[in-house]
Amino acid sequence: MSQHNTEHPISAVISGVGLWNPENTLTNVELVQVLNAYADQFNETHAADIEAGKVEPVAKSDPDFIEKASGIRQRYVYRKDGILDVDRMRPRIPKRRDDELSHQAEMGLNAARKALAAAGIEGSDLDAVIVSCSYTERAYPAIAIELQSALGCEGFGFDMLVACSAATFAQHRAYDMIRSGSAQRVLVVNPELTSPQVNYRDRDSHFIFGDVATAVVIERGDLAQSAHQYEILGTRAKTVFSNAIRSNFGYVSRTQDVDPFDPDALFHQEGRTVFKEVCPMAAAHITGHLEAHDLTPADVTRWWLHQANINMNQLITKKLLGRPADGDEAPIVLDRYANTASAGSIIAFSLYHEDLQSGDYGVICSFGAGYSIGSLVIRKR
Ligand code: CO8
Repeated sequence: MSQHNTEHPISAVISGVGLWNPENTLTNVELVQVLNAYADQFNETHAADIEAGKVEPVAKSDPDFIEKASGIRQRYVYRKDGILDVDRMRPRIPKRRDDELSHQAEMGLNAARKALAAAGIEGSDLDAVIVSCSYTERAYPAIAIELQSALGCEGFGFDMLVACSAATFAQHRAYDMIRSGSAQRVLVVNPELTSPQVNYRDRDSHFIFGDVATAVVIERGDLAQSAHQYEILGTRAKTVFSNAIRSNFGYVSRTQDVDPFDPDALFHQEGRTVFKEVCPMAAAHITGHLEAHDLTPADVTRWWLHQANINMNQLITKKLLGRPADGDEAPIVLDRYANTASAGSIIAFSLYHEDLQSGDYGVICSFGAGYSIGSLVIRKR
């Protein structure tokens, strides 16, 4: 439920945001080429079994379908090497020694430095670091504690996983921590390293995800000094269990002798079901959250929505506004970044917030696996 209370003596503000993307891009055409080459190879090798109905053929993909169905043209990937090799079809991410920075800490650090610079503070000014994303590359020590150490922060850190809503749910935690007085400055970091979990042999999902890292600084209002500050008026979180989006690979998998290419182990979803079930949930959630602040969708200048699929975003904003939203109102970053799990709405916020005027309202909202929906209603100071 909403935590909002306008009379609360302590305000929490977003005072800095950082976005980092890897150098490597992967286009739809490149992904389709490798999948279709794999399909030819597999279907030829298994022709007799396919003919006898014992084996399903591998279905081919199509770049035009991808763009039309999702709005995605390209994505960034942390390591491109290996993905386009038909005999591998997964990235090659070298193992690092324990005394080297882990991959996700490195991604997170790149975004964190930008967020700290935007807020005009140092790592040593932070009280807490939360790393929140869809997967962490190990169970412990927490990536957040590694990042805390790299940033020279003396407080505490922890990791949390809530798939697509990881970023908003962690911002929710930061807001609560600041308002309760347990922290004054919190860094929330989202190193979304999705590519290791993508099934690049599956045409239904091979195009969906990209890698990126985002970070935000959330500070007590009276401490914030940055040029662009957004008071968090309230946060709202909702979860409803669903099997329509799943990723089953985990630490127990080795005891079950799971093949790392088993489609059930990797990201998979019932895309249509997700679309149908999540869009109305997200629209109702946002409307309810705005109502709790005596606001309506017409009062909102900017919508920084989760970036899973352009058709989903268009449908949700149409339900909210009663008309199609224009690109300025509800920016789309899917064409360049694809679905970056929890980072999507924060990428949009990072790229499209500086033009807002003092007093303008905005909504950050995520929706996805779980199901999970997280929102923040914010106002520019
Ligand atoms: N090329 C050509 N044809 C294709 C392809 C392709 N690549 N893919 C599917 N088709 C075919 C299908 O087989 C189908 O054929 P037929 O009609 O003969 O059965 C036809 O095209 C239509 O397929 P769909 O009905 O599946 O196509 P849609 O128009 O529904 O589009 C989408 C598919 C884009 C997946 C759409 O359903 C969608 O976007 N749904 C929303 C769900 C969504 O975005 N989920 C993302 C959630 S992710 C999340 O929450 C984060 C999890 C954590 C991160 C994980 C990181 C790995």
